[in-house]
Amino acid sequence: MRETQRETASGRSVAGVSEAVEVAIQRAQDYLLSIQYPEGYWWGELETNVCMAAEYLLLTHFLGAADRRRWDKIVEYLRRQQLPDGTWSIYHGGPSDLNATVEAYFALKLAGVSPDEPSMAKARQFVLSRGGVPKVRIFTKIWLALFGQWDWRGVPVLPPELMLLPSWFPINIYEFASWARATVVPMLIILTRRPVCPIPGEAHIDELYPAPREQVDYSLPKSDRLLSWKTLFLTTDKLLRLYERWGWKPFRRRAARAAEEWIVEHQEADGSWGGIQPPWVYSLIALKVLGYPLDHPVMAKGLEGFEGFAIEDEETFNPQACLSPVWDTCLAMNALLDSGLPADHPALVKAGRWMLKEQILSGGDWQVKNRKGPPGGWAFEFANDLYPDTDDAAEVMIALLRTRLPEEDEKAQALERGLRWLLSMQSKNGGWGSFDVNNTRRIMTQIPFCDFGAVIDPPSEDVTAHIVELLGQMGYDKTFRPVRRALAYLRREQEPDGCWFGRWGVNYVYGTGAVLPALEAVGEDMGQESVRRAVRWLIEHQNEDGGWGETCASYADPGLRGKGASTASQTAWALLGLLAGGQGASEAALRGIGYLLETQAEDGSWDEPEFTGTGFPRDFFINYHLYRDYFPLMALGRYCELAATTR
Ligand code: R04
Repeated sequence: MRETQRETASGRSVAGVSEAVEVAIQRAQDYLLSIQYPEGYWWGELETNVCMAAEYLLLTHFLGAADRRRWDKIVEYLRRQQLPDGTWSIYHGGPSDLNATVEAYFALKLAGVSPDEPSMAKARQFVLSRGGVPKVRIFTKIWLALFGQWDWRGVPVLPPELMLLPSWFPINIYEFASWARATVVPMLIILTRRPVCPIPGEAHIDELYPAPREQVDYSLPKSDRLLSWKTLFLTTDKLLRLYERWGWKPFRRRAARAAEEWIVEHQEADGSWGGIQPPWVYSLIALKVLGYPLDHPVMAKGLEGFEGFAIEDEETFNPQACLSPVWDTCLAMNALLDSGLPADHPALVKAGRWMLKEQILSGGDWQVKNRKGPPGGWAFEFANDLYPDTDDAAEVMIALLRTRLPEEDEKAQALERGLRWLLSMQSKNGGWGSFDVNNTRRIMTQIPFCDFGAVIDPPSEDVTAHIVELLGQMGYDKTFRPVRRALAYLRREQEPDGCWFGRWGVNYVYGTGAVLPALEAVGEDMGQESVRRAVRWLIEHQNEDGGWGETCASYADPGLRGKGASTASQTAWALLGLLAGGQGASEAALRGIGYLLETQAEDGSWDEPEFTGTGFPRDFFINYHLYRDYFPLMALGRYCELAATTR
């Protein structure tokens, strides 16, 4: 392997390199095939941050479902994730994070860890240096308020009457992104009831306040402009506080009832809500507040569901934020197909059959804004049937399209349904959001409650690109109106320096690596100026070692766009872009391939501690543990294919 690298660096020909590439492909394929589950799917760890484990511990205390043995494992997990300076970050190599540090510190104290331990003292010092508890995000304040460690007065008001606003009203729950909506609904109950669950005195965190607690200013952060949505919402917050103190609330009962029903109706088969941690934990808390006992079927199923989401061994317990089996499976299939595995290979047949069963032919939240579209999408996870997403549907369909199954008729029907569903999900601006159509109401982001994450789901470049790529593979080109509108959207969204933003992957390398193959798939002229600019951007951001890397910090700091330590997945994305951009024979591509060969492990896998997946730009990142394996295989495969056809 070393030998090959030295030779490529000195300019060996494409044909010569392909032998080493073939070996690497073989190994990467063998590795992927070795980790396929017997049921046919692939499923890698979805790593996020310590808030998941800390909040799970707090949740079980709130519910009265604590288990000492499990708590000890969570404590151990939190300790292992703690950085040498006593803090916690939210992605590998990232800066100390105030919210994560406060939540982990509090969870540790609740579990009985002494604040006198040196590591706790260091954590505390960091928290205080950043202004302490008053500076944490609203979600963290809510967690603290649930245990009397923050005053409910310092949390924005969210009136449950929001449940009664119809979906045509400018503000209503369906203007929130699916994930924010499923989080907000239980919050309507929690923030109205303002429960306080007792904790032992030793677990209090007064020491994380910069001044005595009675001196804390509980007013919401001011807006800098007099006339803005933010200011209007802040004024509304004040009025709502008056309303809260007023006795007569004619719609309150009906609203609370509507929220309760919504929650119960939205539990998924695996016991989760939306298959993601936040709606799940808050729904359980809300139902508990409403008096649901732990042995109520909804509660029992909800609590048990975490077992299937946690990564547990003898010493640690860590609940994942969500699961990615559908996403991992279609991308693994595509990598295997791109690298030449035959369409009827048993592993692909098994995966394809599993995929057919995963198609969602029932309704979901997406129907509220898309009344005409027939069901037919795929979701990210085993069981989040109420929330199929367009990105998964597109990648699954690309995989199915190229796999040959004994049930070809059934497959054709699934593709037909998937296509109709996808086309019905196209937004007015020509792009696609992930879970809903036209979920673009910017004022939602100005609501005081929304200080974390993305709260709307507008079309994104990467998702749109994946769907355009699918349409291209299904034989459509720009004479097809949906493609034409999508291309116009992508053209408008291209950054001045030539790249595209990455909504669900870090960051411009992901966006650009998705858009270029899409343009190629629908027969765009890859010699055009905008493509050349994109290619130039990629080449300019290649690292010395031949790879590409981009830090999660690039979302907050424009100076870091396209910059960061090389990783396997990001190198692969850049290569996919270059190959589509006609640069298969370029020095840059050769060096990129060289980086992948050089860094591949003996068993055909790659190592990647860096987080290259995006939950929310700026504040929530994901390390998908299989990205490091299937994306490089995809790039190597397409490279080999290109070398073979152009030789
Ligand atoms: C990789 C792209 C595929 N695609 C589907 C997306 C799937 C994952 O989507 C989400 C994952 C999430 N996690 N946590 C949250 C979340 C939201 C997603 C989350 C939700 C609410 C709050 C905090 C976090 F949409 Br509040 C793991 C596009």
